[in-house]
Amino acid sequence: MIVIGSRESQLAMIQANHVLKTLKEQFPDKEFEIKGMTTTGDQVLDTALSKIGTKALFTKELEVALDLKQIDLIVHSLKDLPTQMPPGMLLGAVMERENPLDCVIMSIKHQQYRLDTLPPNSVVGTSSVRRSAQLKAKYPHLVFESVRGNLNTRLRKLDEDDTYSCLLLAYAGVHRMGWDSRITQVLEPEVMLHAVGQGALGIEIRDGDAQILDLVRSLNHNPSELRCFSEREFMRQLEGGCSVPLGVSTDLIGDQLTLTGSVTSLDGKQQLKASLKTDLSGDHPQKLQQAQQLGSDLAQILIKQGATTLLQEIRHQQS
Ligand code: DPM
Repeated sequence: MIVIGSRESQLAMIQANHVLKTLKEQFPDKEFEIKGMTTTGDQVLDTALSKIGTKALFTKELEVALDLKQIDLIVHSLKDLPTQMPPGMLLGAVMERENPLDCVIMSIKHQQYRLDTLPPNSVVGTSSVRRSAQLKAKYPHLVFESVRGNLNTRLRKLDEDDTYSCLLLAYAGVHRMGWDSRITQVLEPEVMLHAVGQGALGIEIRDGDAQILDLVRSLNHNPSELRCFSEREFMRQLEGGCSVPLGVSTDLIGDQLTLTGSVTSLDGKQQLKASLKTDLSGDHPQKLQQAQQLGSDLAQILIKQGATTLLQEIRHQQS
């Protein structure tokens, strides 16, 4: 029996079931089951994510179970998986990425609006400093307030409370929940850069477990892996956790990989942003290294522009 670990939210279970189904198709002789677990990030709902102070909010408990061999692989939203893997753990595969962009869901009462036409002081619900920072400068007439809880809870708060006019969410999560019809606006990269790894599923395994690695490599999608490795290396170099206003965008056309990255001050008034491209060549492992090099090179460009100081200021404001 091969045990797949997952968080217990509806979205996490949809994602784990997708992995289970794909593995079953590829390995009909093997047996798989899903074990759901609750993580710190699921339990602590009243504190801003940036203040809980651990980067492994949504992953720690699952990783302990993986280490104890209670489970054999973990299905994560890749963007929730810290760029620094814990000792003994490996990001074994990246599955084909959904649309990585962010989107807007207006409340039932605000269906006719878009962000730019919302009345002054309308409240946008988001707990992502990446999203609020990037939009604050563009839409100074809007107010940004935290909203926590899983996607079901948030949508209920949006429609039942009068607090929020809209929510900002990842398109991928909304789509997997089957809520496409609620999307009012998709935010193109010119308006908002998405989170590192957004829209992709990452499979975490024990480093050195050759049998499981073999299984999960069949789930890997090479172009998605190249893009996400590039983004993750950019973030690793800048030491950005999940609560840092760091945005990215990647394009892979043929073998040409383009990466755009930004760091934005919390009030949105200061933004460092740059793009870099490279031509990938050789076999897939070589291309992965070149993709990571691109991420690292882009981080160096932003560091030269002052990213280290800006990030320090941001962390200071958050603590
Ligand atoms: C991370 C962030 C958020 C999640 C921060 C960010 C959003 C937090 C919030 C790292 N993880 O994006 O700037 O809105 O309060 C999360 C979602 C998904 C995975 C939901 C979402 C689904 C999409 C995917 C939460 N993690 O971002 O709307 O699989 O990429």
